[in-house]
Amino acid sequence: MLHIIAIRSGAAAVTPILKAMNDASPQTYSGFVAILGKPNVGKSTLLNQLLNVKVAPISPKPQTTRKSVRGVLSEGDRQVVFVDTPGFHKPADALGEYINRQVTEALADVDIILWLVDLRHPPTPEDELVARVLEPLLGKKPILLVGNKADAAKYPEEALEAYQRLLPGVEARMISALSQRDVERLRAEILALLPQGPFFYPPEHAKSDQSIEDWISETIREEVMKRLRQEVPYAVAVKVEEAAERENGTLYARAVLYVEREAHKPILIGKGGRMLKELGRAARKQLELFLNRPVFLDLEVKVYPNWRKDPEALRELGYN
Ligand SMILES: Nc1nc2c(ncn2[C@@H]2O[C@H](COP(=O)(O)OP(=O)(O)OP(=O)(O)O)[C@@H](O)[C@H]2O)c(=O)[nH]1
Ligand SMILES: [Mg+2]
Repeated sequence: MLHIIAIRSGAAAVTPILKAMNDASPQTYSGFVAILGKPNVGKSTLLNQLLNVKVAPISPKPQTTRKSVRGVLSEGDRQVVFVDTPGFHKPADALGEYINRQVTEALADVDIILWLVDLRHPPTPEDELVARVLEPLLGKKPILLVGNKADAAKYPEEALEAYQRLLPGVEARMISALSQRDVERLRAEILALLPQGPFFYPPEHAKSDQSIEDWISETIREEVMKRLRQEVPYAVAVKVEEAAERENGTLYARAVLYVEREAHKPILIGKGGRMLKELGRAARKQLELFLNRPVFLDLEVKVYPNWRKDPEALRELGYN
């Protein structure tokens, strides 16, 4: 069974099973909740903490998340589908435009929005950009301003007020996603806000809607983001060409790491192949920890000239 976290683009496929379930217990509450904010404020960290499972990649670098990831939280008669969005920013290329589109599309059909900000610093023009995206939605659906990184902020109250001024009328609270401070309270608050409605995913199985291929490629890319510096990690796309279970129970996955220029190749591969080996090992460990069985990763590096600027290349590399 490879679909432990994978229910491919969910709701439609599972509707018949759930209909029967909902007929039996009509009093259920459910909703979609978007986690929105500029890059690097801790959106993916918060998603993983809310679910108590790691479903989204995290790194200290901005623009780690490129694709929206759905995470499913089921508790009793309530189900939340969280949508972790990529950091909203001023796009510099076709990839950047794709990323921002992921954000605005996610907003269209959610019930609740969590606007995450970094309390260590006052607002920047990128936070203002996010506030302008949210402005037309204020009053139409609940928007919660969530000041994150309270553990590391010098003047958290002042910072939170400054963010609040960007969207007057928005409700604000603070948390630390990293140290779990007030995450439980936020989870309870979200569950209480859910409108009545049917479950979208079978509660006992689903944690995320990622395919196994996407999950493997994001895990590898996370290790790339953590290890490489400056521009190079941003020039990397990971495509999983094959993911299959072997007879002995091992998960075998073959992935190609695409870089934009020939000069990136030796950096990603490292001296004597050390960098590639090390990041492959770290990704394998993460996958094994979650799947609880052996994983074999076969990694290869190839050049795809200027893929980030080329809409056709983006499609080929999985950014549809
Ligand atoms: N001190 C502190 N650091 C945090 C907290 N939450 C997240 N971080 C760190 O912030 C960095 C970015 O976290 P991510 O979860 O990847 O941020 P993101 O908003 O998803 O970033 P993008 O996907 O790039 O938009 C990581 O190094 C996290 O460990 C927090 O509450 N306190
Ligand atoms: Mg992220």
